[in-house]
Amino acid sequence: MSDTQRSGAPPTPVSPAASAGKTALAWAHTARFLTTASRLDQLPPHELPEIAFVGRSNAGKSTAINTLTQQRQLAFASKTPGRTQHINLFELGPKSAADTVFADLPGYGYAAVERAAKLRWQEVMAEYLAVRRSLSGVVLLVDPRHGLKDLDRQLLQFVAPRVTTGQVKLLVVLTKADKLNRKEGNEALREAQAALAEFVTDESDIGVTLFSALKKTGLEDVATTLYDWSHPQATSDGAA
Ligand SMILES: Nc1nc2c(ncn2[C@@H]2O[C@H](COP(=O)(O)OP(=O)(O)OP(=O)(O)O)[C@@H](O)[C@H]2O)c(=O)[nH]1
Ligand SMILES: [Mg+2]
Repeated sequence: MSDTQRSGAPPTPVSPAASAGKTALAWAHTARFLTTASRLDQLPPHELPEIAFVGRSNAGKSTAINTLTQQRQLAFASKTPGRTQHINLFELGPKSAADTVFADLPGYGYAAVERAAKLRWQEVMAEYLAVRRSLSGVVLLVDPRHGLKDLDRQLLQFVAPRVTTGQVKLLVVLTKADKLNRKEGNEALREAQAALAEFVTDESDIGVTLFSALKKTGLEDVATTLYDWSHPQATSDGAA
């Protein structure tokens, strides 16, 4: 669409960006529960691209999934850290032709977890991020008031070989943006971008965005990014 409208042309009700956001949100809304596994190594194999939601305990992973899918209780969100103990998979797309799986993973960094369990978590997570065949994207949720912590950075290192080659896409979602003012938000974005710079290559697909489940900030952006990951064909067809 050009900026200058020809006279006599009907007014365009929505911009392409707005309609892309609508399409992405409608797609996200199709999410339904697929299965649950108590361990990452018990996740069933499947052929669909899998997008994993990862982050520290209490970062807001389950809430982000509920907000994105516009379903109040699809994923279990809670004030109690460590609420998500299992890995829950959700399927998206038309019922007869699902096209994507979301994985809500247990959070890490919860202080009350004993050392042995923490080490086991690291092993399993490293394995999942490095070898899970269907993994096509990672959404890393970070509370911008705390920034990227050691465990977040470790996780990035686990998946880095596949991010730098473009095999796995990465979106860092700075959650609870409603707790920040504009200046703090910009600062958080800059810090996250600086931390991610080492993974950027010609092949990589890495994004950072502010997000608030409360105010719906960044909702369309995140939905559109994930939709584009899962529908690269639609995106390239849509590009002028
Ligand atoms: N203000 C605000 N609170 C949020 C937001 N997103 C999540 N929360 C709150 O943060 C807490 C944790 O949210 P969850 O979605 O359960 O976090 P989680 O990352 O799934 O946690 P685990 O399952 O323990 O790993 C809840 O009290 C949420 O209401 C947000 O955007 N803004
Ligand atoms: Mg959770």
